[in-house]
Amino acid sequence: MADGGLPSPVKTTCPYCGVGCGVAGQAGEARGLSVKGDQAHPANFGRLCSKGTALGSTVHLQGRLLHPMIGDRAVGWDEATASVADAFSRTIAEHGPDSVAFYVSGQLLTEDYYAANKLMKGFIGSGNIDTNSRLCMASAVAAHGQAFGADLVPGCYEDLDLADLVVFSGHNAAWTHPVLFRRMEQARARGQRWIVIDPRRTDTAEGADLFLPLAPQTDVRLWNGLLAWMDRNGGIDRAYVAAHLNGFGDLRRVLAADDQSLQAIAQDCGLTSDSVLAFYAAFAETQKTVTLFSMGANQSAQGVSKGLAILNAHLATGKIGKPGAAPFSITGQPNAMGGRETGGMATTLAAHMGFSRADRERVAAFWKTPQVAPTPGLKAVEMFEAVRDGRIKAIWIMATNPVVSLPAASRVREALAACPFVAVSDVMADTDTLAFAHVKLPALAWGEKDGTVTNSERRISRQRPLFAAPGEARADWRIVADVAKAMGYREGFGWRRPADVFREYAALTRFENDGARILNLGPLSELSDAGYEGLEPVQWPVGPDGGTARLFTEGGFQTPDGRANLKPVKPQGPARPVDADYPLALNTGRMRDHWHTMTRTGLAPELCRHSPEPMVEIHPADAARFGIADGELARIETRVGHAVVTAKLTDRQRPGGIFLPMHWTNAFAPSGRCNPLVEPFVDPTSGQPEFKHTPARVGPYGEAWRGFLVTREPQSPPDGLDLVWRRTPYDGCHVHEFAGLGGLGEREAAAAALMPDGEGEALAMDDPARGTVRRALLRDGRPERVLVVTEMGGLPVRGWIADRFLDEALSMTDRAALLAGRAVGARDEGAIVCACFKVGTHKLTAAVAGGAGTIEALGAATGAGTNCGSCRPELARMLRTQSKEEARHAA
Ligand SMILES: Nc1nc2c(c(=O)[nH]1)N[C@H]1C(S)=C(S)[C@@H](COP(=O)(O)OP(=O)(O)OC[C@H]3O[C@@H](n4cnc5c(=O)[nH]c(N)nc54)[C@H](O)[C@@H]3O)O[C@H]1N2
Ligand SMILES: Nc1nc2c(c(=O)[nH]1)N[C@H]1C(S)=C(S)[C@@H](COP(=O)(O)OP(=O)(O)OC[C@H]3O[C@@H](n4cnc5c(=O)[nH]c(N)nc54)[C@H](O)[C@@H]3O)O[C@H]1N2
Ligand code: SF4
Ligand SMILES: [Mo]
Repeated sequence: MADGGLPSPVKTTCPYCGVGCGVAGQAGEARGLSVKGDQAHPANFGRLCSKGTALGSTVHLQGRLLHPMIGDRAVGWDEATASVADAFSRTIAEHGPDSVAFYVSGQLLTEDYYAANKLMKGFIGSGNIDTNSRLCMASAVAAHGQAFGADLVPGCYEDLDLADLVVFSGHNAAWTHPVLFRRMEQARARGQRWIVIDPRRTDTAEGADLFLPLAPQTDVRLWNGLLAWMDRNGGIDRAYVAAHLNGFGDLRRVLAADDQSLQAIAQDCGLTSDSVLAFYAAFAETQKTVTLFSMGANQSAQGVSKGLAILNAHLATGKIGKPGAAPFSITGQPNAMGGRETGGMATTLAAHMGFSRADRERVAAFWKTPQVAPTPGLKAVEMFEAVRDGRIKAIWIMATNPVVSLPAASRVREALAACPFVAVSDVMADTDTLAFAHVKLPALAWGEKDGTVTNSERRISRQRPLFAAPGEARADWRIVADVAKAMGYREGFGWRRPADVFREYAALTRFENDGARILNLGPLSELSDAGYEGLEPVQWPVGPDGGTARLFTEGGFQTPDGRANLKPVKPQGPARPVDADYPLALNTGRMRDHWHTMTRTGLAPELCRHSPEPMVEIHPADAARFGIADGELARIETRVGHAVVTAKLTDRQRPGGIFLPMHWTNAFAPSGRCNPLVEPFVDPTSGQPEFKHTPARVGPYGEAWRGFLVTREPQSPPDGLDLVWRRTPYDGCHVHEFAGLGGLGEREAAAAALMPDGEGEALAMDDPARGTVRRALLRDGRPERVLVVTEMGGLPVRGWIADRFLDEALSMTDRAALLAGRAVGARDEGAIVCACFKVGTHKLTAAVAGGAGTIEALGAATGAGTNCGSCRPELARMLRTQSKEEARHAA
């Protein structure tokens, strides 16, 4: 405790993206929390984005899983642990080690990952542990392995400051790695240039010097063309090739098999020759070039080829291992990298060792076990197929929500529903996946857990607890260790604290490592408990003098001869191209303020209002072709599923493609879930799904009526009615929007189910001529529920009604306005653009109209963009759009 009784801020790491920002958190009474960016942390130097800034709104205990449960029965830990251990032991005894599996996550700590991997691969003796990084990083991991000899990320964040050119290849950094984007905005002010390669004009693309809106899945063609062009026109670093690379001859031969003229490439990629040439010339002439590649590269049936094509271009030009020059696979999750290090993927054994005899014997000796997994295990998509067809009979899912996040999500549901034993470790009590758990294990959440994570630049940082463990929640590593002991593996799992696990992992990286393995944390295996407590952020490999910023500064790849491999790759189309029945390419991905399946960002109303409901982005020409209107409901169908979401017409979407966010779940929008639509095609090498391309068709939903319901607690859709339903959390209430295809009977049934007779004062104002029902229930003068359903009428402004749920008492005018839907001056803020200060589109448009012509002026007028800066690209876009409009009016 510091002077004055307040605890001093605790330095920890943000639980969201792979930037790995340092956070200084100050816990208060009743799990209050204020957070600031940690000024000293080398990832963010004090900055945070909208998600990091809102962490304080996500740490309350509402909705948390706080006790182990078997079925619906709360049980003690001993019983829960025994039931998991028994189920696994029995299944293994009867059907062998490969009849069980763990499916884990880049949101576990390194210590958790290490423990789970050791139990499965070292003691159960099966390779069947895979992670959601299979959906995320697997293609980059395989590309690194083939080119560099191991999964090694050469660069560091400082390279992003130093680069003169940054190429974003399938990476929407403005939304997904916002703090790095802020760093690059600073570099840009001194002249750094940006090129964005993405079928959508994202916020990242809007501000770029050159935007290449390529046809989906044509990246390999584009990058191969770059190499061929440089081979003809200069740009290849012949000396570097001679000194450090193998395979240049082969690469040339494979490139020569295709027409490498600019015209042919431009045509295949759906680009203009001029823009292709501008990209090639800029890449060739700029030594300090970083290429950031992310899900637009990895999540593809040719994800490994996309990664290799990028690595080839950097290797052949020597743009690697130098300040400001690197191919940079950016990680998504806070500890995707830690999972790759420890061996959380089914395709590696542990600590960057594989399944060769030598590696297996080494790891077996270190773990003191006779039964290390003989072969790699099943990769995520295969794993759930094996659950579905009964080969896997017991599965333990930790820190991931596969019922939402895997492709062909309906098949995953079927698989888990049929699985004889499902255990799920989670922090929340009610996720789409927990619905299938026989045993639920309450884990410590961010702010309680204690351990390490590794970010995109190989930097290990501590996550430290800010709060005491709530209820009976326990650390994930400890839950695993207790199950291991209950299965009879007494020896290898006796850790007392996370520092014990970490030291053991660090010791494994050093074990019999004569320099052949670059992943080496050697000195950290000797950390004292206090040393671990105070561990400062450090980049691996760690030697006697500390960490390492850049790899391969003098070549020195992890191959037998130390040279990197240029692996020739051939362009291919998507796994299944569009056709006459399914003419549109469905692309999926992220929104700025939501995180994955919304189990955490969905707790913070300020993060739910930027994109309040699921929507499909569609080009106006396609919308016209398929009869879709802006703001109305559209039905999307693929060969495996369907969804209904609001249509958003925008020319930022390439014609021929549509974009659907991945985030919405049963809990928020049962009809707006993305992954039931995604076909489970995977890259043949990495097993990573093609989330960015499924053939689809769209049409209007054609609702007969619609309505909304505002309540203090979340409400599920009424049973027995087939409604389109979605919920948006507000401060103090939830707004549910819904619509139906049926007639009066359905409308009345919905109104009756959603507005049951309750205690309090009932208000009603119906308009039968328009098929409108308006009801409110007040208690002690405050609104409890407000319902409006209409066939033909308009719907009142939700935001204004939602705000009335915060009032201590309603005024007489507000009371009347509540149902009239015509409150004087009533309007809401529109979609929230600035999450930090809750500034909406309406206020911003007014400020622009009032003369605010720059981001700074908008900030001065409204506050928007003056804290975390995540909304700055959107403010810039509003300004550009507005000035275009003005120019049009003036013309
Ligand atoms: N706000 C927010 N940030 C996050 C996350 C989150 O959930 N929310 N999740 C984190 C995680 S785990 C990850 S993995 C990262 C992902 O970060 P990103 O990879 O930046 O995110 P995505 O939106 O999945 O996809 C990036 C872009 O790939 C484009 N794309 C689609 N097809 C192609 C193609 O064929 N070629 C090219 N070149 N581009 C294509 C998409 O249009 C999209 O704009 O974000 C991390 N950060
Ligand atoms: N269509 C489509 N699908 C995608 C993607 C896409 O771009 N498009 N992207 C893919 C990618 S890159 C990723 S990374 C995945 C992410 O997909 P998921 O991993 O399924 O998503 P999350 O919502 O992050 O799930 C994390 C779960 O762990 C719980 N949790 C949080 N912290 C802890 C903890 O400390 N311990 C435990 N035990 N539980 C915890 C949360 O409550 C939540 O239920 O989605 C993939 N799916
Ligand atoms: S960029 Fe935002 S989400 Fe990512 S680690 Fe930093 S604060 Fe967290
Ligand atoms: Mo990810």
